[in-house]
Amino acid sequence: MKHIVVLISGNGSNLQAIIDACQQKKINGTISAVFSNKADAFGLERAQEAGIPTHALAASEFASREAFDRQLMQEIDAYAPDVVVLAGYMRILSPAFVARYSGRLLNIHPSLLPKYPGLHTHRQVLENGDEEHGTSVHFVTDELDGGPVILQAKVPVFEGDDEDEITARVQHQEHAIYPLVVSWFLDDRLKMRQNAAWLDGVQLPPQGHAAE
Ligand code: NHR
Ligand code: GAR
Repeated sequence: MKHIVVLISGNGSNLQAIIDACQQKKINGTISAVFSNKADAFGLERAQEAGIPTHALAASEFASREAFDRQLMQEIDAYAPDVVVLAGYMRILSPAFVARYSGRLLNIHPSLLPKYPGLHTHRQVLENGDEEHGTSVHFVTDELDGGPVILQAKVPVFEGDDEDEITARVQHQEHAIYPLVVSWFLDDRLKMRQNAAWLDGVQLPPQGHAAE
């Protein structure tokens, strides 16, 4: 059985989608543990409900980002994960952390990368009057939201949409594509090589696998 570790900071709806996919055997693996940098993250309750061990680490108790990440790595490594999945994890990771899990570290980012790396993507889409928006699953590298894209899903933006409406539309897609990518990875179909994503031995284009 392959082992997944998930990092969250909040609601954990993407975590829930992965929990469900594991239970439904759509993912050939099991979530060994969930880590949060916020003790009150609702996602920790979702994990406990599913019988998954949880850990919360408070950044305020560490002298530096590096020290926090060192502790995080030590606790993660106790589970010997095959893949580390960021699911709404809101803390930038140090180069040492990224190097440790390089090639097995995934993130989902709510924009059509390379558009809108960083925070507040939904707000920027509305401010710029974009007609389409979406989400991207990518390998994590030291370049923030700049690692190779694996899969994107697009959603339309309608006249009069508010931030909550487009957030919900994007998250609905996230819950479909993130478990799929995790399953590809654990089935050894997906690799990161030469700063590119490869699926079934084929290098993916910059926008990732052409879904649809
Ligand atoms: N770390 C590295 N090295 N590379 C990436 O691509 C990462 C990462 C850590 C998290 C997720 C990311 C996103 O998908 C992610 C990708 C947090 C911030 C941020 O500015 C930016 C991007 C992402 C997550 N965080 C602030 C910080 O100082 C804190 C903000 C807050 O707490 O609200 O860490 O968008
Ligand atoms: C998701 O939409 C994810 O794309 C986004 O946060 C949400 C977390 O929701 N990630 C980021 O913004 C990373 N900076 P969830 O906790 O319900 O999965």
